[in-house]
Amino acid sequence: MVDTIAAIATAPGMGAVGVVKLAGPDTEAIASALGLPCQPRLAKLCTIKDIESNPIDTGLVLYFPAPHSYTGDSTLEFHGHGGPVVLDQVLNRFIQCGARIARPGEFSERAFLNDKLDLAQAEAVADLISASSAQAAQRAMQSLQGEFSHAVNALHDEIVRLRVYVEAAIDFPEEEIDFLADGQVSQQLHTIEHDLEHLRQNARAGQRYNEGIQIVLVGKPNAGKSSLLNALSGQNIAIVTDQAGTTRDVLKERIVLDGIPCEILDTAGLRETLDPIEAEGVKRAKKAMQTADLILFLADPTESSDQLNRDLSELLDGQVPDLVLFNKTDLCPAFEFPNSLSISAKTGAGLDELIQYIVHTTGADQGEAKFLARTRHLDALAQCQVALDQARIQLDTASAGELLAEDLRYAHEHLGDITGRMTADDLLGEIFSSFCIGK
Ligand SMILES: Nc1nc2c(ncn2[C@@H]2O[C@H](COP(=O)(O)OP(=O)(O)OP(=O)(O)O)[C@@H](O)[C@H]2O)c(=O)[nH]1
Ligand SMILES: [Mg+2]
Repeated sequence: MVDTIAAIATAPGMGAVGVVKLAGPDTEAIASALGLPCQPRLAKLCTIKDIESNPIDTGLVLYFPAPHSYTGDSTLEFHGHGGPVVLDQVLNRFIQCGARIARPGEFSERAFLNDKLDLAQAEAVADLISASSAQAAQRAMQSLQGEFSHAVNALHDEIVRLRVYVEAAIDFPEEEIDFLADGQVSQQLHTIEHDLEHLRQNARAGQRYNEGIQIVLVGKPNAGKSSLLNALSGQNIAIVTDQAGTTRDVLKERIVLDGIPCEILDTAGLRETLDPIEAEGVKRAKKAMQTADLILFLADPTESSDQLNRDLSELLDGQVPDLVLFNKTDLCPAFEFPNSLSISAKTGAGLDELIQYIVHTTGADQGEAKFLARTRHLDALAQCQVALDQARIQLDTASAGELLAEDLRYAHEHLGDITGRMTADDLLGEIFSSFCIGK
């Protein structure tokens, strides 16, 4: 038996309007116990009363009979005054009449279980709510409207078609189709490989807009790392002085660059030091490099190319920066150096190019489809790729029909993980529990 669930759907705190939602098979009975009308999709002004018939709040009641609601269950919404005490009292009335408090994401989970949304669309609901830029919100809407799921399903169907062809040929060997050699399997597999690559490119860009990029600024003391953090964020976050060794802790700041949420890490200047506090800062800077998506090394344009090469090989414990940023080029122009860019944290020169670089190298500007994606989706696509690579080997080198069919099955199952066609219950629980309450 499915429970009837209730939750406050609006954000905690005070607001002009607050919404309490009720969904499940007892919705009509609970409404009737509270004297609330159930006229489909009609807004009615009503008063909710406590157990002793004292009024709690007056607001609009909206009723959506099953299956024509967000969750697919019968649903009732009360739009009242947006105060936390009032909304709690309304919620309690629903609970007293037989509902239970919804878990985070439980309304969306029901929408998924009732086939109102697939898993990628349900995730897009949460991503739309948490979007940190207009671009991310637009992409979340594309995913919610099914653009991502549609692309995944199209690829899924292509793989299933090939699987069916291969398995049919295995099952009827008397037809003597030398199917592995007839070129059609190879051609279809090639199309699938191409379409998967395309989808991965779009999904990678979508994931960047959704989950963002971590960028670490490293370099010798006084290179201008803290000045760059302040310039990019437009705020005076980090202390800047002309003393080498000003920053010790790792400072983190979230900013949006060209629609992409970025976390910028300012770190202690890298050098040999006897000061234990600074040495700890240097250790933390090196650790931050290990997990960052992008390492930007700030360099001094007045030093020589040889010196810079020495610094890069001696200061970074073998880690390689993605880009060398010559800072302070308002004082001195940069010299020729591979993979480098000139900026001035002081004047702002070169920062637009830096932002373009960040957008480009992280793949955020790749692909023409504009949907949102999650790391979970990228992982599933990567696993699908591994299975297809394996399938290609079975076809080209081993000519093993059964093994080819098996790898195609893996590939198709990994895609099914994205839309929830084949997702395990514990993973579903994990996904929906990260949603906000009332959604
Ligand atoms: N002219 C000029 N001066 C700059 C520029 N960027 C930083 N500076 C100066 O360089 C000095 C060091 O800047 P910081 O931003 O503190 O350098 P840092 O890399 O954070 O230094 P540590 O925290 O000591 O590692 C300060 O006096 C800044 O004003 C720039 O683009 N041009
Ligand atoms: Mg600093």
